[in-house]
Amino acid sequence: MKMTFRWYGEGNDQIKLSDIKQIPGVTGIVWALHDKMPGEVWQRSEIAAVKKQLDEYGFNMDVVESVNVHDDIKIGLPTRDRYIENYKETLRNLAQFGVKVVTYNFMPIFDWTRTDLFHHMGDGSTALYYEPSKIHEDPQEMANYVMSFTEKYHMTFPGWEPERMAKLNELFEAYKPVTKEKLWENLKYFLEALMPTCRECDIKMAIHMDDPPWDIFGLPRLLVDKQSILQFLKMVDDPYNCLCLCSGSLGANKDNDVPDIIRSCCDRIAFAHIRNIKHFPNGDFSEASHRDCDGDTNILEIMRAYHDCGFDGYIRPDHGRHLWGEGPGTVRPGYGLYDRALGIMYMWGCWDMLDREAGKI
Ligand code: DNO
Repeated sequence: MKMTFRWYGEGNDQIKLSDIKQIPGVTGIVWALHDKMPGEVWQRSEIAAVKKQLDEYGFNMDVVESVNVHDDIKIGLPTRDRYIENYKETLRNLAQFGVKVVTYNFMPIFDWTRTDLFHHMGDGSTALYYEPSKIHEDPQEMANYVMSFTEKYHMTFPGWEPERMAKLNELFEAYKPVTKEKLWENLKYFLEALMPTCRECDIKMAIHMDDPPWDIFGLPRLLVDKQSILQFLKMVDDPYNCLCLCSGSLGANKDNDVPDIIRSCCDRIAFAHIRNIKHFPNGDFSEASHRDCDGDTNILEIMRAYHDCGFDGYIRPDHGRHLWGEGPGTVRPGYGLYDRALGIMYMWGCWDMLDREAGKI
């Protein structure tokens, strides 16, 4: 497995590349041009500027997360073809810098949704938290909560761009005719259009799971369980149509057996996100440390599944808790330095032991 770390870019992330450099075994930075609106072309000069920063520390830029997909593509409007052409141009530009995997999601309107971004865990740390009872009919309330962080701390969250949130009613109106079936069709159209470019560029498209993995605010969600993942892979059966398999997104539904899902489609997993989820009897869930017993996601068996399958793709700790003084304003929710670094060491611990047992080291 190739260990990576997500970084939001110079001036947009409090964490420094020099800090990341000290985490054992990290070879690549998962990056993006976060000031780009969905649908805009990423220019070569902009990509080159990031490459220069990463080169200084010897990190590769093989994985991009995310090139966000324009709503017109998800909705299936006639204007989608223009945005698909832009997407292809971005892929061609990324290929010139050796990018191998592009992660994206096909969630209508919102990216991941949590009801508390800094929930107190009782030991001085905080973590992302989800209370179903706080998800009401009105998505505006949710958007206002997330936007309050954007305003106060001047940080925008991917998938929660203020420009889009300002038009929330219009967006919901536009998505009204988009049933789950229609959304599947639109995803198929998008991917079939991209595949020749992916082949030409040798870039794998890795779709992120929907998070949480169920319909929310009446919006359909597609990548939610084993059946839908297999359906997705069959729908566009191409080695460049891959997954960013997120254990935490899937793990939010207790019925998902993530190790089993990994074993069923490992050859199409280009990128693995490792996150642990703790469920509570009232239906709430919290994000937890990567240690297996701190959550219910079965991290040990997940690592074993990847190892058994000979996984050679990219991997990263996904969200972490906020520790040792990290909090609102000093860190992006879920993206502190310390817990993600601890998560990496846990993953290496599992992996090295499995390698040793297999006689590889
Ligand atoms: C959560 C992330 C997601 C992911 C996007 C990909 O922290 O894993 O936000 O980056 O869904 O487009």
